[in-house]
Amino acid sequence: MDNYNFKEIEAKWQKKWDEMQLHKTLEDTSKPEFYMLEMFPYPSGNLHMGHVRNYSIGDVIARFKRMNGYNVLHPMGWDSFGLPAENAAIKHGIHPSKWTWDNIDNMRRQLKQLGISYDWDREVATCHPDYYRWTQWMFLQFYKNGLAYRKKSYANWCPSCKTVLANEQVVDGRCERCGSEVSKKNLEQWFFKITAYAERLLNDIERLEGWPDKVKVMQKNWIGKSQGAELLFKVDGTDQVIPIFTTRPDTVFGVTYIVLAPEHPLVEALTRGTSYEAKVNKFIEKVHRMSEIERTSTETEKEGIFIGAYAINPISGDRVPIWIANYVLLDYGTGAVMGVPAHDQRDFQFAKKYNLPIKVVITPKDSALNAEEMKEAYEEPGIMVNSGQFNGISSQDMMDKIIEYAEKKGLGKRKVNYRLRDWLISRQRYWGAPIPIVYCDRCGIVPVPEHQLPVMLPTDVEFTGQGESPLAECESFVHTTCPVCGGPARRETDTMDTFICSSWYFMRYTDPHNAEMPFDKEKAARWMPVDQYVGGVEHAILHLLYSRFFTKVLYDLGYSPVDEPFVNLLTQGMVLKDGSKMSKSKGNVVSPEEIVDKYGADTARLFILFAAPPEKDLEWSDQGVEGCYRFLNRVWRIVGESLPLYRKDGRNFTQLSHADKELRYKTHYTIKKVTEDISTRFNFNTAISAIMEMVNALYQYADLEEEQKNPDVISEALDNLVILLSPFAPHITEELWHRMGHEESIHMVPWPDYDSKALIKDEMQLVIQVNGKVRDKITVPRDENEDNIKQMAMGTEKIKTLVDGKDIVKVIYVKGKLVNIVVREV
Ligand code: ANZ
Ligand code: ZN
Repeated sequence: MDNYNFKEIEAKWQKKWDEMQLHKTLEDTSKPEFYMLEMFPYPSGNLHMGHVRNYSIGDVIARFKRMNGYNVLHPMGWDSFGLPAENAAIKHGIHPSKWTWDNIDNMRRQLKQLGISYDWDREVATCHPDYYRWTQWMFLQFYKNGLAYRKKSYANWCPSCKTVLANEQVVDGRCERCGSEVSKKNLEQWFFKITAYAERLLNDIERLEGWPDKVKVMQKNWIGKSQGAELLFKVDGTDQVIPIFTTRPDTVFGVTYIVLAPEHPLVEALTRGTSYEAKVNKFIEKVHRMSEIERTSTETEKEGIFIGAYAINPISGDRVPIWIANYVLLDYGTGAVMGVPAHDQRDFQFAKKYNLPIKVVITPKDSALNAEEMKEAYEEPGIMVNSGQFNGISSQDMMDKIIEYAEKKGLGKRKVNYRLRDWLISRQRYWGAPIPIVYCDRCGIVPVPEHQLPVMLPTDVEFTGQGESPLAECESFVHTTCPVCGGPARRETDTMDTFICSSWYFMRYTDPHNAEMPFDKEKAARWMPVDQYVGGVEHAILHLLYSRFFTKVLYDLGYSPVDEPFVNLLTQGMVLKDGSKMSKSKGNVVSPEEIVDKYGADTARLFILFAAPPEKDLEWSDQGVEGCYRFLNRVWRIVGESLPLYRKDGRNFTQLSHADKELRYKTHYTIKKVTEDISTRFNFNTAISAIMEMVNALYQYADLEEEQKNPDVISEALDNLVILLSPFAPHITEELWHRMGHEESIHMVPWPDYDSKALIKDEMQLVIQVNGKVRDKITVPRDENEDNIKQMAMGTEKIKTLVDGKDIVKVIYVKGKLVNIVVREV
């Protein structure tokens, strides 16, 4: 046979599969349905190895399910709005739209080159008006149902570019582009009320049985439910009340100061016109240069400043100073904290630093605590002291007692708090879905009527990187008429966070061309929920949480047939080179296209699936790639050399030699192993290594004399070899299948069943012991009688010399296991 010419083979079959529409999902109701989904990529320009891994994993599962009789939905699309396109426009003067669509074309070509079995007729791109029209429609449903609202909120602001920056554009507190120190700007922005779903998003994690535990834990922590109380502190000498959320109401008698977030609205009110005003403002500016992560990091020095006002502890009546500090965040709890230095380590350090009093209110059961001598906070439960009428009870009891007391007296209430905040969706960017809202002087906030969607992104926009946002500078976009009164109005110029676009794409795939609705509920019901989702663990929190949120909202509004989108989740490991993640900055990137060019897509796929189990990190290895390439060549040659003996049917397995039985054993063992490895744990690496061993067995068999080879046994082995390998290496196997004389595509062939009879070996291995010590092994026919077995055991060379001249007391046979010879010295 000719050499393995992967270039020709891969191009040929990709073209044929396209023409045959082999991967088109039919709305075929006779088969069970399987929805296989991989996270769609951001079209950054080129596929990277992480993509190749993600999509190869998904492709094996999709192909395996098809061959197992499922009607499979396996779609692909583009998460194609976002900042990089806009940066490219600013840097290189290319329009974001052109940049994006060129990248999509290139990456689609690369995906096709890898032979991933997508139904391209269902392709979606979130930046296409046919798609973002429905993203806008989603916004309107959220708005109509009270789940979208506007409030003032801080955005990162570069004073020299005069532009809003996304978090990822702020590097070490400076503008990524010009290096100026970033400050904050308070802007009216849109939010989605995800907190209204916090409890359900938390509780339903229990139902996600097919998700990795680590992802579920991450989601739980992100939602971060805390139980406690909200206590009302009065500002001394005013009518102002500061509600404070605490998880430790039992410590309320130990409060020696309270701390507000620097952005807390009371701060300005309490300091305006006082001698503290200037110092406080300077402090706030400093805090605003820090990111939230820095502010809450345990590494960061806690800093604060007294603002000149006092509050009254509602329970103890104590008068305590009011401070502001960097570590208190405005949008957690109530943006205010009661400081209990004796029982909270952070407060302890803060009090020590600023010489604030420390008041012990809980002591261990059998010892006292002296505030002056404490080296750290006492955070454990204990017995109440210095707590008035509550002295002597346990701090656990105190929890409920104090809440009841506060509730009775109207001083506070029981409270559940979530770390999860409402979702800030406004982006002061061009390349995103415009928020479909109009502002009218007469009518106020007016949603764009659904029939006017999409609100199209204008194309004649300048990208200077300066100013409020490109859309705000675009007069023709901004000026519009009010849909209610017809008077002059202004459009919202912010666009939506791209996480919105990716929170419902998996439903659009079920009905991608619908022009009346985002998707038809019946069609979605056919496929949803996604049976298997595969993607990077970097999406374990936001994307998955937002998608769950969207699905629940759409379910509640009657549009979605399900309230959880993804039944099973596989988070793949990273692709490393020399121990670290492949990245441009490290210069350790291996380009998929070069590998495909040099070795072919089948080798690239095989390597990436063979080198590690899917969830584990994978270390790139050039030798590993070479090895997989050599293996495919071995497959090519053994099939080629065996073709003269190959017969498609009429096989008979009655007269089999020992070697025939061994090869049949290997064949059926491999079917069993590969099937189990793919279906139960996605252990593609061990499945591939089993196939490699099967190829070794075929080569051994091929060494036999010509007349000893059984064509039926070879044919059976060849069939199964190429079939089992086909999900991993779809092109070479298709080519071989056709050279074996088959007309239909190998990818339509039913997945094989193993023959359990072929797995029963007619020989068995026995251990031979002398006086209980293992001395030798023998292979005997399985149906051999006991006397013969004993004879054979005593007859091996080793045993003969061992028992020579000794008295044989008895010979014991343990069926199927061992022969023990008991001897005695004479
Ligand atoms: C007094 C206290 C005493 C607290 C004590 C803890 C221990 P989790 O469990 O994460 O919900 N806190 C409340 N709002 C805050 C904010 N905006 N920024 C920073 N810290 C804030 O934490 C709840 C605790 O975090 C609250 O309980 C509060 O401190 C603090 F011995 O109140 B605690
Ligand atoms: Zn109006």
